[in-house]
Parts: sequence; C-alpha cells; structure tokens
Amino acid sequence: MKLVVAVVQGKDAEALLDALRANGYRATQINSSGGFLRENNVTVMTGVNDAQVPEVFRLIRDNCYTRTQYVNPLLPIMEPGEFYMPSPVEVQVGGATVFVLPVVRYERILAPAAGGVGAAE
Ligand code: 2BA
Repeated sequence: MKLVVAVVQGKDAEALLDALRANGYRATQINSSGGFLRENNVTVMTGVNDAQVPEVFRLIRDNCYTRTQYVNPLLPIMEPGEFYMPSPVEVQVGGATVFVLPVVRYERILAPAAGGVGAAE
C-alpha cells in the first residue's frame, strides 16, 4: 500500500477531489501554503493499493494544471542614493508536486459508541 501526497494549487483541488471520489478513492484535504510563494495550496493525501498508484497519477495529471506566477524578488541591501527597480521573476507552479510513501500499516477503526448504536451522548 502507498500514501500518495499531492501538493496542488487551490484552483485545482476541488476538481481533483471530485475525480478521486468519483473513482472510488478516499482522500484527505489539508489546507497548506508553499514555503516559496507563501500562497495557499492544498495537500491531498490518498491511501491506495500499489496497483492503483498509476491511476491516481492519471487523475492528478488530468485535473491539475501548470500556471505562471510572478514573484517580486527580495530587495537587495542598498547604499544611500542607490536606486533599484525590482522586476518580477516568472515561476511555473504545478500541475502538482507528488510524493509516494510506503505505508507500514493502514487501519480504519470502526467502533460503535459505548452502549451500542444510538447511545445517548
Ligand atoms: P511554493 O514553495 O510556494 O513554490 C511555488 C513555485 O515556486 C514552485 O512550483 C517553483 O516553481 C517555484 N519555487 C519554489 N521554490 C523555489 C526556489 N527555491 N527557487 C526558485 N523557484 C522556486 P512547484 O515546484 O510546482 O511547487 C508548488 C508547491 O509544491 C510549492 O509551493 C510547495 O508548497 C510544494 N512543494 C514543491 N516542492 C516541494 C518539496 N520538495 N517538498 C515539499 N513541498 C514542495
């Protein structure tokens, strides 16, 4: 079994989660942000059998797109009287950054409430 961890752009997250659900995959969404751009993105975790990893990659490829962003570089240390005109730097973000991790153990613990189903809180 593998845990597929995909960092995707917020704009693509809904479509990816819908596609995973439509294909029978369970997924967890964590709101995250990139250390470079400091913009919100979404980390999608899905635990799958080894044989399902290629299909999950296909769903990621089909739903997550590369976009261009412009970043203003940090101001350099200036001497008095110096003038600096910052020019934004272009970066390509996404489609997705994907990690595949081995899973040592996976268990869904299904435990009825104490006192049985429908027990009073
Ligand atoms: P960010 O860290 O905000 O990075 C956004 C984009 O900025 C990156 O797109 C890349 O094009 C550029 N970038 C990032 N660090 C850079 C650097 N040191 N120098 C120049 N350009 C840099 P992606 O590569 O598509 O990454 C999108 C997001 O995926 C990242 O957002 C981050 O949240 C995550 N990510 C990417 N690589 C990762 C890694 N090795 N470990 C953990 N998270 C990662």
